Amino acid sequence: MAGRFIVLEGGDGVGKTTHIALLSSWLDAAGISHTVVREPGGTPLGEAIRQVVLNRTDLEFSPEAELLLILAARAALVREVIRPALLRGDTVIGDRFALSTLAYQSFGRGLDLDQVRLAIEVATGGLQPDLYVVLDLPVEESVERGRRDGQDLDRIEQEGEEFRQTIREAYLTLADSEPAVALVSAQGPLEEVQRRVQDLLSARLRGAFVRPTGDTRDVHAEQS
Ligand code: Z5A
Repeated sequence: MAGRFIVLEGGDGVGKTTHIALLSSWLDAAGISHTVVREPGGTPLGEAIRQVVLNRTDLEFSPEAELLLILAARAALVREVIRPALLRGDTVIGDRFALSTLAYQSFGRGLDLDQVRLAIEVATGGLQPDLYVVLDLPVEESVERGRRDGQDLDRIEQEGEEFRQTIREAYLTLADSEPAVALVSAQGPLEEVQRRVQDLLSARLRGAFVRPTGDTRDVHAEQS
């Protein structure tokens, strides 16, 4: 496939959505055609599943049911949005993908890691990102940011701080053991963190962004 697939990951409230918006502006300024997706969601089926998985606190979810709902949303997203975007040469920026499933449904909910991997494979047809960028932040700081925003907690966020700690540690473990995962500290001023992310993408995907013209010059070189 012509396009590149980059995914921002990390625990709740580490800044993924904010940094994806900034990355999108950066790519726009450089004339790089791109598509932004979020999980769960991004298709009519996926958004309906998102409502159920995050908002239906009145329902009982087994870990297996939670896994399969999230993967049903991903299957639709990959088939209907991500693969077509990559095929037309877009850079795809994802707000979460399979690494979230390993962190939350395996490390968090206790499902067997190999079985979760197999289920992911079925949902994605084996599609893997070129790079995962894991934003890492101490749990107290992400909780504080949420408090400052007056954030309503969704069903999974309501699991509490111990669960969040498990998820943070899961990402640190996965960053060590999974291919194509880079860890970036999300501590410090927004602009500084964004610069870290842009520097990482420029270094790791040097010359990889595909322009509509087929010109593959490095984005970062033109920005600086
Ligand atoms: N889930 C799962 O279990 N398994 C899966 O496979 C997948 C997902 C794909 C999706 O939630 C939920 O689904 C998620 C995992 C589960 N768990 N929960 N709960 P979501 O997409 O609705 O939300 P989220 O991804 O967990 O987090 P979020 O609330 O969207 O946060 P965020 O995107 O990481 O952060 P943000 O909104 O960009 O920033 C939070 C605040 O911090 C905001 O006010 C920013 O302005 C501020 N911010 C950002 N950076 C900074 C810096 N550097 N300094 C100061 N303040 C900052």
